[in-house]
Amino acid sequence: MSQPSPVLDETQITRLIVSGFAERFLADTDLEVAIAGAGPSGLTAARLLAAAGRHVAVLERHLHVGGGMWGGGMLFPRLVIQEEARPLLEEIHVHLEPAEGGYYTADSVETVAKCTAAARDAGASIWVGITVEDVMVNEADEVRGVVVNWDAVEKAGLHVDPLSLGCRVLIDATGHDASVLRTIQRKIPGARLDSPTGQVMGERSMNSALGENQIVELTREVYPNVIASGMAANAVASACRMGPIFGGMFLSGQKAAQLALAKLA
Ligand code: 48H
Repeated sequence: MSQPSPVLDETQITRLIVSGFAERFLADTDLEVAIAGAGPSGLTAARLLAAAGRHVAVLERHLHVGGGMWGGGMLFPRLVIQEEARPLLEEIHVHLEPAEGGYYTADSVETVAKCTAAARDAGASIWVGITVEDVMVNEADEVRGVVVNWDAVEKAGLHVDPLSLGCRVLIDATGHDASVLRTIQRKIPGARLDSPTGQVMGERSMNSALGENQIVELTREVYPNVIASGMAANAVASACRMGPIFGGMFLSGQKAAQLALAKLA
């Protein structure tokens, strides 16, 4: 016979939530890799780094993960993916449908769910509702951590000081805005990023072939200890946007993980 449920105790539920959060958040105050942004590139980098045994956390400002994947193209929830990225999705069991022209398509919701679950199963932390609002630097202005706050605090315009998490490598996977790198250029006097102007130049208008061809090459360490990944990599160097084709994002996340692993070695 099944045991009767215990009387539900509201204060015990509270203790479990607070202690569970505190335990995990404290463990993440000293990370090997912090990833800003839980879009396709950030989630892929997180999965591969965690699978390689690295201590990694993703910080996502929204309460939901997935970045630009949910809406596919113009809210039609399908993703188009090229052959080169197929293994990265097949290894996490995303159903890919072969399509005309050598492409594959996938369901956006399934892809978000499986990228997220695979990153968590591999051991990556994923924190939602938390914005990376600044970075921590050493005497040489090299990045050594992230400064974080609740997105709700920022949205409410409250004057609440942030907290900080240390990391050896930071991946800016914040998408079109390259928001962490823009913060670095705004707040670190004389900061020069690895781009033709030394700044985040902003992405160019759409050309899918150019944008997808450039993104893996442009995924690189653009500031000491900061790797640009995904759309942020193209935004730094004034490369083209590519529209709703996502292979390059997964491949960029893979390259970001490889670069981070090489730095940690
Ligand atoms: C915490 C932050 C912060 C911050 C932003 O936009 P994303 O999906 O990023 P990518 O680069 O992995 O993928 C890009 C792809 O989705 C896309 O937009 C494409 C292919 N566009 C082509 C085109 O032509 O339009 O995800 C970035 C995530 C989002 O979830 C943001 O909420 C989050 O980063 N974010 N999180 N701290 N400061 N800034």
